[in-house]
Amino acid sequence: MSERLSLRERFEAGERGALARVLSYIEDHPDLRGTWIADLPPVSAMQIVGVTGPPGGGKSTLVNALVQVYRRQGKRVGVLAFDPSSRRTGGAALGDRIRMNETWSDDGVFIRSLANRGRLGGLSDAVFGSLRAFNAFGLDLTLIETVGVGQGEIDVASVADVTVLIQVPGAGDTVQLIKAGVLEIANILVVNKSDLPGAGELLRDLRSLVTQVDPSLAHTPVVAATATSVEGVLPLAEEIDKLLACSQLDARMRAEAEVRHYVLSEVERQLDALLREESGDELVARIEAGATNAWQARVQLIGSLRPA
Ligand SMILES: Nc1nc2c(ncn2[C@@H]2O[C@H](COP(=O)(O)OP(=O)(O)O)[C@@H](O)[C@H]2O)c(=O)[nH]1
Ligand SMILES: [Mg+2]
Repeated sequence: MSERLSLRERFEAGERGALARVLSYIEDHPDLRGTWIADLPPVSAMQIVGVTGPPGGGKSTLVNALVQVYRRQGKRVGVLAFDPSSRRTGGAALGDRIRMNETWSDDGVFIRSLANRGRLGGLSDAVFGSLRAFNAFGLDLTLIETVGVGQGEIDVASVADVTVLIQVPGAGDTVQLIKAGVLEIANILVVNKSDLPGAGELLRDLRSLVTQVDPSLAHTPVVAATATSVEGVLPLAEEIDKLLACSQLDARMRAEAEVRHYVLSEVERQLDALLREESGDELVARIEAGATNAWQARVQLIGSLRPA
């Protein structure tokens, strides 16, 4: 019976399998031109929480625990987890999937691993489409787990209503945070693995960091968590809910982030191609020889970009 319905009809009827097909389609065809999927409306009611932090910091574990908190509240929850390797080859996502397994059988949870094929290690092209699909499917909240290092942390803040930055005891100097420039994008700082030695000290360090080092960050909550149990993330969930209630990311900001992402991706793709061409090669050789300089050469390269 259901084979007779189109994918769109099945999606609109709220069929789980249809959402999965749509998400696969989005990841495999970043250019959605001409499909109804391209016309899914921007994220409106759905809330988005970004979770970032170093590899092994407990992001997947924490997301899993938060999913259960939100399920207890009766919310339908999506998860987008960035996989540093390819979705096809499995890799690191496999461990995440196994860990998140207990929620798979739940009808109100939708977990998706995305290959991290984005610009400069940031969000992949598929993230914006996937968020729109989750939103159109009627989910209440989506958690995004980033790869953990670099641009992804900055990018996730531009699409999430609330961004949570994980730190763990014993990982080194808190001053590193400032250098990396990620402190500014965090709405909540979490000391995860607070069952381990050094957690109290890290909490104190981070609290004094946000209050003393940068006055503009003074109101950033610093919370302890133990992601291995649902109870261990309840104080964090409370802080997230408080922020979600009062500081939703402007829809306009998210629209800007999306179009900015697509433009920069296209420019980078074309630039890569240009520099691989013979003329690009020659241009770089001339810069190297001092016949021109990189600042001047940029004009020529920008002029060579084509309409997408
Ligand atoms: N002791 C302790 N271990 C944790 C906690 N949260 C996560 N872990 C463990 O840390 C390891 C890495 O967790 P994972 O969620 O995969 O980290 P990710 O790479 O940031 O996604 C796993 O073995 C988890 O079981 C915690 O609160 N306390
Ligand atoms: Mg993970």
